[in-house]
Amino acid sequence: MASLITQYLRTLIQAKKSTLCVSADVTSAAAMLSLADTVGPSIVVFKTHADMHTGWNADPEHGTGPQLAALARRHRFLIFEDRKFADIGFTVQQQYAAGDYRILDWAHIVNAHVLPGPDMIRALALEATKWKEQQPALKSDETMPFATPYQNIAEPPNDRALLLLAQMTSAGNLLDASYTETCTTIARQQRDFVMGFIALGPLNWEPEDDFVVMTPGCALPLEESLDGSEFAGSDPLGQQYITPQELMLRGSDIIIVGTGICNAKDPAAKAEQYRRVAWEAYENRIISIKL
Ligand code: 5BU
Repeated sequence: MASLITQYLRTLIQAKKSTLCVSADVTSAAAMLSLADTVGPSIVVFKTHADMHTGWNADPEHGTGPQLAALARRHRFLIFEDRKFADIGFTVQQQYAAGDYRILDWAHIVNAHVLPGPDMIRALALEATKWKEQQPALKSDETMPFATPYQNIAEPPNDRALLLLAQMTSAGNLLDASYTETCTTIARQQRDFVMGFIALGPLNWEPEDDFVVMTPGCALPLEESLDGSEFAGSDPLGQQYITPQELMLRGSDIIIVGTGICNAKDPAAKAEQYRRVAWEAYENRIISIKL
């Protein structure tokens, strides 16, 4: 049985006709929040790098995290903090739940390298379970300070999930085929918490596998770009790009787009373009599977 977060993500994908995750690769917390509000209608996941944003307000009640969580409830998207945990169990627990960012309070999804071994995942899962047990029932829209156009879709669940980094998009990365395979073995041992992978395509190799795959390094071909904000093929620092159409064809569940949308003159229009192009490719994939 897929995790609550996976089930919710799949509901969102159908309801919003979107497989898009925008990566908020912007330098201030204010710009990150503004981007979330701008692209919210077009996305199902919003990815952050909390430690990249200046001016992060650590107030656990009214700070940046709670403000982003409110936007996620308003626009119906999941928040994914791209923290890439990679340490011993005790340390990752503190990095997840404590400090100024208190990631666990507002991020439905986080990710981790499997390099430190499976106990690190168990440590994150334990922390998430402890957090869930402390949560009051979900606030309903009546308590929200603003109206939402999505009354027919439930608010994001009070649950937490993890993605393992099984493959990366940077040139020359060390995540080879045997590493990827080990990731899937470890993921199967903790299915309750591990919802899937960051990878270049699906890794559901066993019959009972039901993992979600999210893929970064996604950009429109320059000829389809509205404003040329994308890099063609790669960026100057080793990032490698694949088109949204190709990623959907390969079977990715979610495309992650940073530069292509953050650097656009009109990020809302650009996000909508990515949503539409990816959704058309997704529908074609579904039709061809049925045929
Ligand atoms: P881009 O501007 O669309 O290239 O941004 C991609 C984002 O995804 C950026 O935040 C990266 O940190 C993130 N990313 C990635 O590009 N490649 C990877 O393998 C992983 C994360 Br893991």
